[in-house]
Amino acid sequence: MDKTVMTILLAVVIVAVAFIVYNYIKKHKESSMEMTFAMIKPDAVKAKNSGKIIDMIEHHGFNIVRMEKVVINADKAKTFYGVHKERPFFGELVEFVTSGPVVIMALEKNNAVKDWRELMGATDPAKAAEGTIRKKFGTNIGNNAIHGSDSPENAKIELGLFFPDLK
Ligand code: RTP
Ligand code: MG
Repeated sequence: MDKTVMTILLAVVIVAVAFIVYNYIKKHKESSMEMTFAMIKPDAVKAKNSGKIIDMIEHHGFNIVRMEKVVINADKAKTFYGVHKERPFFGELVEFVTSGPVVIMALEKNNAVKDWRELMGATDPAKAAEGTIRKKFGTNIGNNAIHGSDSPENAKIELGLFFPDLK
């Protein structure tokens, strides 16, 4: 085969491979983008810590896709915390989360569910690691400043409950 034809063929093959690899990486990157549901609870809203918490969220690389300040009614709170309905603290939990305005958010990031849980800190603020939101702004296990979905499956359910129009 002519040397020029060989060179052209080789160039075509290289461009084709580069195109396939580029698209594979792009698709892979996009598919690891995830959304989670977050809430600034009534204690933190009341204490005027919403702004500081939102600042931390943005500084940790989350994109706030939706955000709204609302008061949750008892029916919605019971659905939201439905997994805990048999627990002794269920009544208190529903009462607390409906006791005043909350800030609900849809947060987007690679590994958003896991990373948001990490930034939140342990359920009990006394056990939360330094630098976490619950360590900084939580008071006790009931008044622990924020909520975050605990799995990608629950994130979809919770986002659907609070932001039904979100795709
Ligand atoms: P959240 O759902 O609010 O983000 O909190 P979490 O995942 O860290 O904790 P979870 O086990 O889902 O519990 C939900 C909320 O119930 C209250 N709680 N009280 N007294 C208790 O032993 C107790 N355990 C849980 C907390 O306010 C917790 O955020
Ligand atoms: Mg939970």
